[in-house]
Amino acid sequence: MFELNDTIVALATPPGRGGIGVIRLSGPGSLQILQELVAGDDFHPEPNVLTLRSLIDPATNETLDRALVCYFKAPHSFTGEDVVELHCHGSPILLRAIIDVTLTLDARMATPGEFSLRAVANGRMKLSEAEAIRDLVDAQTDAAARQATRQMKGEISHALQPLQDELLKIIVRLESSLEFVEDDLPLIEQDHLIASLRDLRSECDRMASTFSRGRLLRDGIRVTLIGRPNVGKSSLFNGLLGHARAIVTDIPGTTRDSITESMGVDGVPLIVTDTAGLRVSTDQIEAIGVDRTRREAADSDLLIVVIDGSESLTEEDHQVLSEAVNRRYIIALNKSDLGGFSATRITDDPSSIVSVSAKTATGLDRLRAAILEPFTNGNANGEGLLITNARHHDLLTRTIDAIRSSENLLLDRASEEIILVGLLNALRYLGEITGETTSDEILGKIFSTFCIGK
Ligand SMILES: Nc1nc2c(ncn2[C@@H]2O[C@H](COP(=O)(O)OP(=O)(O)OP(=O)(O)O)[C@@H](O)[C@H]2O)c(=O)[nH]1
Ligand SMILES: [Mg+2]
Repeated sequence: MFELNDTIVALATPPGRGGIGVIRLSGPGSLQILQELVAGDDFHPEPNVLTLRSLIDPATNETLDRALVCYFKAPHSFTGEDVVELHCHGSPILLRAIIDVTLTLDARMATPGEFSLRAVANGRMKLSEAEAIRDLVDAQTDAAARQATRQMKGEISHALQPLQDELLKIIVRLESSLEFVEDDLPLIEQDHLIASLRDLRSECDRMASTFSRGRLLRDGIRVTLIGRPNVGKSSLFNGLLGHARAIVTDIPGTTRDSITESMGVDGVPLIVTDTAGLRVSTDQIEAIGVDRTRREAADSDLLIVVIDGSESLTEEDHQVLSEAVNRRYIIALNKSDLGGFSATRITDDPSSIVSVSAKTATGLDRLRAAILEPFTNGNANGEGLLITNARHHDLLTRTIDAIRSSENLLLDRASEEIILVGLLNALRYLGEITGETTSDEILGKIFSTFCIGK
């Protein structure tokens, strides 16, 4: 098991200058270190109350800072151990010096995520909640932050609890029938168990299936603009971005290399790429650009096929459309300010066709909405709980597989012992999501992705 009986220290606020910087200590020596720092063995701080004190270096008696100090008494703290917070002035030099003093007083530097690890080890929070705190701190967009906040409040473990209870009930039922070796499960009982397992599996399935949206809301939707040269891809890219990032000219083949920029729409992160126009080119540089376009397109979650709506469809347009088939794509019919042909003449089946003008910015909002539509069902803010973490998704998938194999064994009237193997595995996988059955080695790996001081 982890070494948890020493006292750790780390800066809890970002490195660099700021109004204040918070140093956090956790472990049995925290209070003693605080007393030495404020030069008062008789200093018995009331828990959870901030007190203004001078901090000194006990070796020299030199005053280091005036700081607000706070003591959280075990087990009523973030980690469940004695915790001390020092709210100092936000000078990196000063904060480093104070941390150095605590190291001479028998604290040691915390490893990444060690505060959260202790919180989980001491039962203060579930593993999935600690991961949600990390995700909240790392969130790049409103949508990601909203999901992390929900998960931090324990929504994942709440959603899993009834599944774990139900699974346990089934396991107990099978185990008890093991004691009566001579009778097989009666047929009615077997049907009932299979139905329960099927329900359980479909609920896991439903949760796991939210991952495709959850991942996109967390990491961003990769959108690539493709089209033949001169249809206005770069103009639309600039329009979406809100400034003239890509070069626009009336010369076909202007864009040679892909350009990628991040932007947010309704709090959802988009990673948008403008590409070189798709055409057969004898120009060596342009040909490489076209190759890159195809690679970008292959890597993206959504293609925007840009078509010049003021002209009839060309052979090249058809070529581009055929590259989008079997992918998720929408069509932007650009240059609507020039008037043009009707959208119904495009025969393929995109999720939507939006008429826009990059020149006048007409229809850009509709284009933004159409980009989000396939991922949020048109409702970016009202999402239910989503699985956003690949580890959770993987464990749910394994749970589903394990339950399915037990279902099949039940159908085959295999012995209870064999059926139980899969179900016990499924129970363990669910427990690994919340950290109840996660091995130390895996816990160590997960927490090493946290920042120091968290
Ligand atoms: N009237 C009008 N012209 C537009 C519109 N969008 C783009 N254009 C013009 O069309 C020309 C080509 O625009 P770009 O944005 O460079 O086209 P592109 O698809 O990036 O072209 P390549 O980089 O060559 O593949 C430029 O002269 C733009 O000013 C529009 O909505 N209306
Ligand atoms: Mg371009």
